[in-house]
Amino acid sequence: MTDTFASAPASPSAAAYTVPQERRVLTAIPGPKSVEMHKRRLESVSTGVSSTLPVYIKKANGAILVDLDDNHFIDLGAGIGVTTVGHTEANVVEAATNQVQEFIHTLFTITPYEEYIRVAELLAAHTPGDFKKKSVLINSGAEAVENGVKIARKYTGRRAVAVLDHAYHGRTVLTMAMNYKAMPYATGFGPLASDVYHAPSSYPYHDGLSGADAAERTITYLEKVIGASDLACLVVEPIQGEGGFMVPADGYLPLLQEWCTANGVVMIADEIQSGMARTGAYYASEHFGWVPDLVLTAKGIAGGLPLAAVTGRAEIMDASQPGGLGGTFGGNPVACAAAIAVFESIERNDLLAEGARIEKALLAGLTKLKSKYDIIGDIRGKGAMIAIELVQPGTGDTTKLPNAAAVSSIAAFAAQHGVLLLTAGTYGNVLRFLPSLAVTDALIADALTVIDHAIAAL
Ligand code: PLZ
Repeated sequence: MTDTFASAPASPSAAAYTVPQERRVLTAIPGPKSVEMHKRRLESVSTGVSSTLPVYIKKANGAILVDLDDNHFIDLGAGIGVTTVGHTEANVVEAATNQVQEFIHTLFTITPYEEYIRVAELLAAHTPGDFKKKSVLINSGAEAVENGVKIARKYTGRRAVAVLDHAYHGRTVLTMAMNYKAMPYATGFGPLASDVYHAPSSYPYHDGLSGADAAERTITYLEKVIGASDLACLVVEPIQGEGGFMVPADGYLPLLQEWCTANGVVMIADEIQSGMARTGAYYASEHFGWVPDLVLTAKGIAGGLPLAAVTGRAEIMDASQPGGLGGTFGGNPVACAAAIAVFESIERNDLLAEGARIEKALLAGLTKLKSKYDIIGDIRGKGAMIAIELVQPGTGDTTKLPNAAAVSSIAAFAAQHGVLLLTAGTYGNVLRFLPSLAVTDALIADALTVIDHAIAAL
């Protein structure tokens, strides 16, 4: 706990921190006020909605969450990759506040406004590819996936949707059929949408395949099980999020794109978790030399306000009949104003470099831990999207048996000590580091010390 907002500015915006950037644990976790609030919640909030860490938040700034009992948590989750520029980032707060005073809603499909257009222009400028691009704005990641599928079907006149093993794409009736894991996302909520196919992915730690071999395996599945002429789109997360931050083997994604282009299939990058400057690039696809046909953005785009987009090749985006795309809140002006501020902050504060800084700090610290503890089987990811996969002792180089129990214990220990850490993975055996770009090296070092103690305590 060496870092304070007065002495260790992380970025040019550090001076604007309104909460000291340090960990403080004052009570048992959850504290008494959170325990009381939790009882109240159970009376009125559906138990279908659960919470990873039931401490109730009253304030957040930078990379720190403050709960009702005044505990300060180092936030390594950023609301699952949403507050990428930092909690209550000054530029975002100012832009949203100003917009609230001008007008809050009209509905772009009734009476439009400039902010929507500006976001579409910024998306066209910052998504991969040097071709004419257009966008539609909606509210959530799942809605972006749904619209991507609608647009691809309309453009191609084809029915089938392909995704990869270990994928996560949302909780709506279509997207729950696109996830790998039935539990908890689809179990009992069926029937599932038809024409969704799950192809093998690239998971180098487990399959050991080169990008070319993994791509061949995926393409064989697409050709044999679906047939290219029936396939509208292939939807892929360049780095799989909920699945456990799998980084595909080199060449895998461009080879799939090549096949899609040759076969008239729309290839869609689900950059909902990996995008918006999180990985040291605006979009993770760039790390792999992948230029997708359509890109899905959500989460980090508006600093915490709900906004999402489908952006891509103009001829595909224009396939829909006028009036075919939209929604009441899509491209809300306050969310758009916040998004414009996010793009400004990324440029002004050189946040792509912050992603690279965080990657360096996390990889260095985690590599040290890996040499100490053989349950850390793999370290992977890019920028502020790094994970460790935990395995049973002694199996890291052989069978790589998942160790979900260790992940649960470490996350619980970390929470008790003021570090919010997210879990992930098809087998629940991945710890992910998904902090905001405002997280300082000192906070990362402090959090890693807690994790070191957590593993030692197993
Ligand atoms: N695609 C790649 O990561 C959302 C899920 C949180 P929405 N991931 C966090 C939860 O438990 O509901 C996500 C994603 C990828 C799509 C989505 C869906 O985005 O904004 O949650 O709909």
